[in-house]
Amino acid sequence: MVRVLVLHGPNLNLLGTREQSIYGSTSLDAIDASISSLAEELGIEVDIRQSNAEGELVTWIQEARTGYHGIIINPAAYTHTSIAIRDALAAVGVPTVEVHLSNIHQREEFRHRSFIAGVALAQIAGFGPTGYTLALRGLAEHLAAQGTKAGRTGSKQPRRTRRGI
Ligand code: CA2
Repeated sequence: MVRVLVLHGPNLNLLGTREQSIYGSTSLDAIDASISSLAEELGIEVDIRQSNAEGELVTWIQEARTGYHGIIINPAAYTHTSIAIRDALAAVGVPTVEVHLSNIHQREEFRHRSFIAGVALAQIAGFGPTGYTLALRGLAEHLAAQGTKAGRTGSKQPRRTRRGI
């Protein structure tokens, strides 16, 4: 089965409790439930985690090198600051979709720059919680087009070359 790791960055655990005019009233649990429901429909296994700590996110990304076919990440404020998260994503080379609830390009200038976008397959910003399900559908189509099969993940099971057995 295709496996996707979904990562939520700092403060996203507060969704629905504050700043509703920017981030809406949907809680993180409700977002996670909609991701899980779509994943089941698509026959994808999702592992969903949230952390306020940059290092923990980096560790989870590194662990995704084996066992996961794709990553969906909302790095929250680390989007605009974290070379460590960017380097981890580049190092693992797992197709990654960057998601933002708000349209970061319409907001303060410091939110316009993403350190993640350059190493991501795609960026989705401004669709609110729907961005996560769009990301999962897009990733699923991308992986299917790549011929990703269950049981072939990361560097432990390298792709066969033309001259391979
Ligand atoms: O729009 C997004 O999804 C962001 O990644 C959200 C981040 C922000 O720093 C990025 O620029 C854009 C902030 C997440 C904090 O979420 C809160 C939710 C409720 C109350 C307070 C913060």
